[in-house]
Amino acid sequence: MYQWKGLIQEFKEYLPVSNKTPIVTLNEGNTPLIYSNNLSSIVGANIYLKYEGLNPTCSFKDRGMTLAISKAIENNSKAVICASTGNTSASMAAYSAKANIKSFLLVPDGYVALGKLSQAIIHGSEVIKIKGNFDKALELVIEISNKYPVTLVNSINPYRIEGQKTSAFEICIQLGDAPDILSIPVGNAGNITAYWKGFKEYKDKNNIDKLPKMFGFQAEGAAPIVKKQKIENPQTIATAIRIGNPASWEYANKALEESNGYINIVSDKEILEAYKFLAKNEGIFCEPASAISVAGILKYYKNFDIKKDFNIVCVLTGHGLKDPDNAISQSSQIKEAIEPNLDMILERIMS
Ligand code: AN7
Repeated sequence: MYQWKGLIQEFKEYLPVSNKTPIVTLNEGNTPLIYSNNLSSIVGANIYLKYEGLNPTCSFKDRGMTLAISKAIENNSKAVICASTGNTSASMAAYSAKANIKSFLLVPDGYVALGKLSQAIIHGSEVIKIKGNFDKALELVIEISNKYPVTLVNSINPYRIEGQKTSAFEICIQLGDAPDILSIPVGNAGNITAYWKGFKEYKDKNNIDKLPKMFGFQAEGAAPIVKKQKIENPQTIATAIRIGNPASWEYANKALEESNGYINIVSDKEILEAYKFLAKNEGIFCEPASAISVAGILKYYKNFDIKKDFNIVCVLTGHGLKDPDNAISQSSQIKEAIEPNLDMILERIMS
Protein backbone atom coordinates (compact mmCIF):
# COMPACT_ATOMS: atom_id res chain seq x y z
CA MET A 1 0.00 0.00 0.00
CA TYR A 2 1.24 3.49 -0.83
CA GLN A 3 0.30 6.53 1.17
CA TRP A 4 1.62 10.07 0.70
CA LYS A 5 3.23 10.88 4.04
CA GLY A 6 3.87 14.57 3.54
CA LEU A 7 6.50 16.50 1.65
CA ILE A 8 9.46 16.00 4.00
CA GLN A 9 9.21 12.24 3.64
CA GLU A 10 8.69 12.54 -0.13
CA PHE A 11 11.49 15.03 -0.88
CA LYS A 12 13.94 14.47 1.97
CA GLU A 13 16.99 14.26 -0.28
CA TYR A 14 16.33 17.89 -1.23
CA LEU A 15 15.73 19.12 2.33
CA PRO A 16 17.91 19.93 5.37
CA VAL A 17 16.72 16.95 7.44
CA SER A 18 18.41 13.87 8.87
CA ASN A 19 17.21 10.64 10.48
CA LYS A 20 17.18 12.56 13.75
CA THR A 21 14.69 15.18 12.58
CA PRO A 22 11.30 14.52 14.17
CA ILE A 23 8.89 14.99 11.28
CA VAL A 24 5.81 17.03 12.18
CA THR A 25 3.42 16.54 9.30
CA LEU A 26 -0.24 16.77 8.40
CA ASN A 27 0.47 15.02 5.07
CA GLU A 28 0.74 18.37 3.28
CA GLY A 29 1.72 18.77 -0.38
CA ASN A 30 0.75 16.57 -3.34
CA THR A 31 -1.77 19.18 -4.46
CA PRO A 32 -3.45 18.85 -7.87
CA LEU A 33 -2.38 20.62 -11.04
CA ILE A 34 -5.66 21.33 -12.79
CA TYR A 35 -5.94 22.09 -16.51
CA SER A 36 -8.14 25.10 -17.26
CA ASN A 37 -10.02 24.83 -20.57
CA ASN A 38 -11.41 28.34 -20.46
CA LEU A 39 -8.18 30.12 -19.59
CA SER A 40 -6.23 28.04 -22.09
CA SER A 41 -8.53 29.02 -24.93
CA ILE A 42 -8.45 32.71 -23.98
CA VAL A 43 -4.66 32.90 -23.73
CA GLY A 44 -3.87 30.39 -26.51
CA ALA A 45 -1.56 28.16 -24.44
CA ASN A 46 -1.92 25.42 -21.83
CA ILE A 47 -2.90 27.01 -18.53
CA TYR A 48 -2.75 24.93 -15.37
CA LEU A 49 -3.77 25.85 -11.84
CA LYS A 50 -1.66 24.56 -8.94
CA TYR A 51 -4.36 24.40 -6.29
CA GLU A 52 -2.49 24.99 -3.05
CA GLY A 53 -5.76 25.64 -1.23
CA LEU A 54 -5.99 21.86 -0.89
CA ASN A 55 -3.23 21.68 1.71
CA PRO A 56 -4.25 20.67 5.28
CA THR A 57 -4.90 24.22 6.53
CA CYS A 58 -5.99 25.28 3.04
CA SER A 59 -2.98 27.32 1.98
CA PHE A 60 0.57 26.86 0.64
CA LYS A 61 1.97 27.90 4.02
CA ASP A 62 1.78 24.28 5.24
CA ARG A 63 4.71 23.38 2.98
CA GLY A 64 7.06 25.71 4.81
CA MET A 65 5.48 25.13 8.19
CA THR A 66 5.97 21.35 8.29
CA LEU A 67 9.71 21.93 7.96
CA ALA A 68 9.93 25.04 10.18
CA ILE A 69 8.10 23.29 13.04
CA SER A 70 10.00 19.99 12.58
CA LYS A 71 13.31 21.86 12.80
CA ALA A 72 12.10 23.91 15.77
CA ILE A 73 11.34 20.66 17.61
CA GLU A 74 14.70 19.17 16.55
CA ASN A 75 16.35 22.27 18.06
CA ASN A 76 14.39 21.92 21.32
CA SER A 77 12.27 25.00 20.81
CA LYS A 78 9.27 25.20 23.15
CA ALA A 79 7.44 28.06 21.45
CA VAL A 80 7.05 29.71 18.05
CA ILE A 81 5.90 33.14 16.92
CA CYS A 82 4.92 34.85 13.67
CA ALA A 83 3.38 37.97 12.22
CA SER A 84 0.72 37.22 9.67
CA THR A 85 -1.91 38.47 7.29
CA GLY A 86 -3.68 35.21 8.23
CA ASN A 87 -2.52 32.10 6.41
CA THR A 88 0.87 31.76 8.08
CA SER A 89 -0.85 32.02 11.44
CA ALA A 90 -3.43 29.34 10.60
CA SER A 91 -0.66 27.00 9.51
CA MET A 92 1.60 27.78 12.48
CA ALA A 93 -1.33 27.20 14.83
CA ALA A 94 -2.15 23.78 13.36
CA TYR A 95 1.43 22.47 13.19
CA SER A 96 2.21 23.77 16.72
CA ALA A 97 -0.91 22.01 17.98
CA LYS A 98 0.30 18.79 16.36
CA ALA A 99 3.80 19.28 17.83
CA ASN A 100 2.36 20.25 21.20
CA ILE A 101 4.26 23.52 21.53
CA LYS A 102 3.06 27.03 22.27
CA SER A 103 2.43 29.51 19.47
CA PHE A 104 2.03 33.28 19.50
CA LEU A 105 0.83 35.43 16.70
CA LEU A 106 0.65 39.12 15.84
CA VAL A 107 -2.01 40.18 13.34
CA PRO A 108 -3.16 43.52 11.93
CA ASP A 109 -6.49 44.20 13.64
CA GLY A 110 -9.40 44.22 11.19
CA TYR A 111 -7.49 42.87 8.19
CA VAL A 112 -7.44 39.11 8.65
CA ALA A 113 -10.06 37.04 6.80
CA LEU A 114 -12.54 35.27 9.07
CA GLY A 115 -11.60 31.69 8.17
CA LYS A 116 -7.93 32.28 8.94
CA LEU A 117 -8.60 33.84 12.32
CA SER A 118 -10.97 31.02 13.25
CA GLN A 119 -8.24 28.48 12.45
CA ALA A 120 -5.65 30.24 14.63
CA ILE A 121 -8.11 30.41 17.52
CA ILE A 122 -9.40 26.85 17.38
CA HIS A 123 -5.88 25.38 17.18
CA GLY A 124 -5.01 27.27 20.36
CA SER A 125 -2.62 29.98 19.20
CA GLU A 126 -2.30 33.06 21.40
CA VAL A 127 -3.70 35.73 19.08
CA ILE A 128 -2.42 39.26 19.65
CA LYS A 129 -4.14 41.86 17.48
CA ILE A 130 -2.19 45.06 16.92
CA LYS A 131 -3.31 48.50 15.79
CA GLY A 132 -0.85 48.45 12.93
CA ASN A 133 -0.24 46.61 9.66
CA PHE A 134 1.64 43.41 8.81
CA ASP A 135 4.94 45.22 8.27
CA LYS A 136 4.85 46.62 11.82
CA ALA A 137 3.87 43.21 13.21
CA LEU A 138 6.83 41.60 11.42
CA GLU A 139 9.28 44.17 12.85
CA LEU A 140 7.97 43.39 16.34
CA VAL A 141 8.17 39.59 16.11
CA ILE A 142 11.72 39.82 14.74
CA GLU A 143 12.66 41.87 17.80
CA ILE A 144 10.88 39.51 20.19
CA SER A 145 12.48 36.39 18.70
CA ASN A 146 15.93 38.02 18.92
CA LYS A 147 15.48 38.75 22.61
CA TYR A 148 13.48 35.79 23.91
CA PRO A 149 13.57 31.98 23.51
CA VAL A 150 10.88 31.74 20.87
CA THR A 151 11.43 30.59 17.28
CA LEU A 152 10.35 32.89 14.47
CA VAL A 153 8.42 31.01 11.76
CA ASN A 154 7.88 33.79 9.24
CA SER A 155 9.54 33.17 5.87
CA ILE A 156 12.75 34.84 7.09
CA ASN A 157 13.17 31.44 8.73
CA PRO A 158 15.09 29.61 5.96
CA TYR A 159 13.27 26.32 6.60
CA ARG A 160 10.04 27.94 5.43
CA ILE A 161 11.56 28.60 1.99
CA GLU A 162 13.06 25.09 1.90
CA GLY A 163 9.65 23.51 2.50
CA GLN A 164 7.83 25.78 0.07
CA LYS A 165 10.23 25.02 -2.80
CA THR A 166 8.74 21.49 -3.01
CA SER A 167 5.75 22.80 -4.92
CA ALA A 168 8.10 23.50 -7.84
CA PHE A 169 9.22 19.84 -7.70
CA GLU A 170 5.62 18.65 -7.81
CA ILE A 171 4.86 20.86 -10.83
CA CYS A 172 7.86 19.42 -12.72
CA ILE A 173 6.73 15.87 -11.85
CA GLN A 174 3.11 16.58 -12.80
CA LEU A 175 4.00 18.22 -16.13
CA GLY A 176 6.94 15.95 -16.87
CA ASP A 177 8.95 19.14 -17.38
CA ALA A 178 9.33 22.64 -15.97
CA PRO A 179 6.62 25.06 -17.14
CA ASP A 180 7.39 27.93 -19.51
CA ILE A 181 5.86 30.51 -17.16
CA LEU A 182 5.09 30.30 -13.44
CA SER A 183 2.63 32.97 -12.32
CA ILE A 184 2.41 33.74 -8.61
CA PRO A 185 1.04 36.31 -6.16
CA VAL A 186 3.72 38.36 -4.39
CA GLY A 187 3.25 39.66 -0.85
CA ASN A 188 6.18 39.14 1.48
CA ALA A 189 7.92 37.49 -1.51
CA GLY A 190 8.87 34.25 0.25
CA ASN A 191 6.95 32.06 -2.15
CA ILE A 192 8.38 33.42 -5.41
CA THR A 193 11.82 32.99 -3.80
CA ALA A 194 11.01 29.40 -2.85
CA TYR A 195 9.62 28.35 -6.24
CA TRP A 196 12.64 29.76 -8.08
CA LYS A 197 15.00 27.90 -5.74
CA GLY A 198 12.93 24.75 -6.24
CA PHE A 199 12.97 24.90 -10.04
CA LYS A 200 16.74 25.44 -10.11
CA GLU A 201 17.44 22.56 -7.71
CA TYR A 202 15.09 20.19 -9.51
CA LYS A 203 16.72 20.98 -12.85
CA ASP A 204 20.19 20.32 -11.42
CA LYS A 205 19.22 16.91 -10.02
CA ASN A 206 17.03 15.65 -12.86
CA ASN A 207 17.07 15.47 -16.62
CA ILE A 208 15.37 18.77 -17.22
CA ASP A 209 16.88 21.50 -19.33
CA LYS A 210 14.23 24.17 -18.92
CA LEU A 211 13.56 26.78 -16.25
CA PRO A 212 10.36 28.84 -16.19
CA LYS A 213 10.11 32.59 -16.43
CA MET A 214 8.84 33.78 -13.06
CA PHE A 215 5.84 36.13 -13.34
CA GLY A 216 4.88 37.87 -10.09
CA PHE A 217 1.85 40.04 -9.46
CA GLN A 218 1.13 42.58 -6.73
CA ALA A 219 -2.09 44.37 -5.84
CA GLU A 220 -2.14 47.97 -7.09
CA GLY A 221 -2.32 49.47 -3.57
CA ALA A 222 0.35 47.15 -2.17
CA ALA A 223 3.01 46.94 -4.86
CA PRO A 224 6.36 47.92 -3.32
CA ILE A 225 8.43 45.68 -5.60
CA VAL A 226 6.80 46.97 -8.79
CA LYS A 227 7.05 50.58 -7.62
CA LYS A 228 10.55 50.06 -6.23
CA GLN A 229 9.66 51.73 -2.93
CA LYS A 230 8.20 50.81 0.45
CA ILE A 231 4.48 51.45 0.79
CA GLU A 232 3.72 52.95 4.20
CA ASN A 233 0.01 52.24 4.14
CA PRO A 234 -0.67 49.32 1.78
CA GLN A 235 -4.30 48.70 0.83
CA THR A 236 -6.04 45.95 -1.13
CA ILE A 237 -9.11 43.76 -0.88
CA ALA A 238 -6.67 40.83 -1.08
CA THR A 239 -5.70 41.15 2.60
CA ALA A 240 -3.30 38.18 2.38
CA ILE A 241 -0.93 40.34 0.29
CA ARG A 242 -1.52 43.66 2.04
CA ILE A 243 2.22 44.11 2.58
CA GLY A 244 4.31 47.26 2.01
CA ASN A 245 7.85 46.14 2.83
CA PRO A 246 8.44 42.51 1.78
CA ALA A 247 11.05 40.58 3.76
CA SER A 248 12.30 38.68 0.70
CA TRP A 249 12.34 41.71 -1.62
CA GLU A 250 15.94 41.18 -2.82
CA TYR A 251 15.43 37.45 -3.45
CA ALA A 252 12.30 38.22 -5.46
CA ASN A 253 14.25 40.66 -7.61
CA LYS A 254 16.90 38.02 -8.10
CA ALA A 255 14.33 35.41 -9.19
CA LEU A 256 12.80 37.91 -11.63
CA GLU A 257 16.17 38.86 -13.05
CA GLU A 258 17.66 35.37 -13.27
CA SER A 259 14.55 33.87 -14.86
CA ASN A 260 14.08 36.76 -17.28
CA GLY A 261 10.71 37.17 -15.55
CA TYR A 262 8.15 39.89 -15.13
CA ILE A 263 6.36 41.69 -12.31
CA ASN A 264 3.46 44.11 -12.51
CA ILE A 265 0.36 45.38 -10.75
CA VAL A 266 -3.25 44.24 -10.88
CA SER A 267 -6.17 46.30 -9.55
CA ASP A 268 -8.60 45.04 -6.92
CA LYS A 269 -11.33 45.07 -9.58
CA GLU A 270 -9.28 42.81 -11.86
CA ILE A 271 -8.44 40.51 -8.93
CA LEU A 272 -12.13 40.10 -8.13
CA GLU A 273 -13.00 39.46 -11.80
CA ALA A 274 -10.50 36.60 -11.95
CA TYR A 275 -11.72 35.32 -8.55
CA LYS A 276 -15.30 35.13 -9.81
CA PHE A 277 -14.24 33.74 -13.19
CA LEU A 278 -12.47 30.80 -11.54
CA ALA A 279 -15.42 30.08 -9.27
CA LYS A 280 -18.07 30.36 -11.99
CA ASN A 281 -16.27 28.77 -14.93
CA GLU A 282 -13.69 26.41 -13.48
CA GLY A 283 -15.38 25.24 -10.27
CA ILE A 284 -12.40 26.47 -8.28
CA PHE A 285 -12.86 28.63 -5.21
CA CYS A 286 -9.65 30.38 -4.23
CA GLU A 287 -9.11 33.45 -2.09
CA PRO A 288 -8.76 36.87 -3.74
CA ALA A 289 -4.97 37.07 -3.24
CA SER A 290 -4.59 33.77 -5.10
CA ALA A 291 -6.67 34.91 -8.06
CA ILE A 292 -4.08 37.60 -8.82
CA SER A 293 -1.89 34.95 -10.49
CA VAL A 294 -4.67 34.40 -13.04
CA ALA A 295 -5.67 38.08 -13.21
CA GLY A 296 -2.07 39.04 -14.01
CA ILE A 297 -1.83 36.57 -16.90
CA LEU A 298 -5.19 37.73 -18.32
CA LYS A 299 -4.12 41.37 -18.05
CA TYR A 300 -0.66 41.10 -19.56
CA TYR A 301 -0.39 37.96 -21.76
CA LYS A 302 -0.76 39.98 -24.97
CA ASN A 303 2.52 41.75 -24.20
CA PHE A 304 4.36 38.45 -24.65
CA ASP A 305 4.97 36.08 -27.52
CA ILE A 306 2.95 33.20 -26.05
CA LYS A 307 3.29 30.02 -28.11
CA LYS A 308 0.47 27.46 -28.39
CA ASP A 309 2.48 24.71 -26.73
CA PHE A 310 3.55 26.83 -23.74
CA ASN A 311 2.70 25.47 -20.32
CA ILE A 312 1.74 28.27 -17.95
CA VAL A 313 1.15 27.43 -14.29
CA CYS A 314 -0.79 29.85 -12.08
CA VAL A 315 -0.37 29.19 -8.36
CA LEU A 316 -3.63 29.40 -6.40
CA THR A 317 -2.12 29.90 -2.97
CA GLY A 318 -5.17 29.67 -0.68
CA HIS A 319 -8.72 28.30 -0.53
CA GLY A 320 -11.75 30.56 -1.04
CA LEU A 321 -13.38 29.38 2.18
CA LYS A 322 -10.70 31.31 4.05
CA ASP A 323 -12.54 34.49 3.21
CA PRO A 324 -16.31 33.89 3.20
CA ASP A 325 -17.07 37.61 3.70
CA ASN A 326 -15.57 38.50 0.33
CA ALA A 327 -17.41 35.69 -1.44
CA ILE A 328 -20.76 36.76 -0.07
CA SER A 329 -20.23 40.45 -0.71
CA GLN A 330 -19.34 39.65 -4.34
CA SER A 331 -22.52 37.70 -4.99
CA SER A 332 -25.92 39.11 -5.77
CA GLN A 333 -27.96 39.42 -2.60
CA ILE A 334 -29.46 36.20 -1.24
CA LYS A 335 -33.20 36.91 -1.08
CA GLU A 336 -35.38 36.69 2.05
CA ALA A 337 -36.63 33.24 3.09
CA ILE A 338 -40.04 32.24 1.72
CA GLU A 339 -42.69 29.76 2.91
CA PRO A 340 -42.01 26.10 1.99
CA ASN A 341 -44.76 26.28 -0.57
CA LEU A 342 -44.40 24.68 -4.01
CA ASP A 343 -46.07 27.49 -5.96
CA MET A 344 -43.96 30.14 -4.29
CA ILE A 345 -40.78 28.20 -4.95
CA LEU A 346 -41.71 27.63 -8.61
CA GLU A 347 -42.42 31.33 -8.94
CA ARG A 348 -38.90 32.09 -7.62
CA ILE A 349 -37.32 29.55 -9.99
CA MET A 350 -39.17 30.92 -13.03
CA SER A 351 -38.52 34.57 -12.22
C1 AN7 B 1 -3.12 33.26 -0.04
O1 AN7 B 1 0.06 34.62 5.96
O2 AN7 B 1 2.15 36.79 4.32
O3 AN7 B 1 4.81 36.45 -1.21
O4 AN7 B 1 1.27 36.20 6.79
O5 AN7 B 1 -1.71 34.13 2.24
O6 AN7 B 1 5.29 34.40 0.11
O7 AN7 B 1 4.24 36.39 1.19
C2 AN7 B 1 0.51 35.41 3.35
C3 AN7 B 1 0.84 35.55 2.05
C4 AN7 B 1 -0.09 34.77 -1.43
C5 AN7 B 1 1.91 35.88 -0.59
N1 AN7 B 1 -1.28 34.15 -1.31
O8 AN7 B 1 2.99 34.99 -0.42
C6 AN7 B 1 0.83 35.56 5.83
C7 AN7 B 1 1.24 35.98 4.47
C8 AN7 B 1 -1.81 33.95 -0.10
C9 AN7 B 1 -1.14 34.37 1.07
C10 AN7 B 1 0.62 35.21 -0.34
C11 AN7 B 1 0.10 35.03 0.93
P1 AN7 B 1 4.42 35.58 -0.06
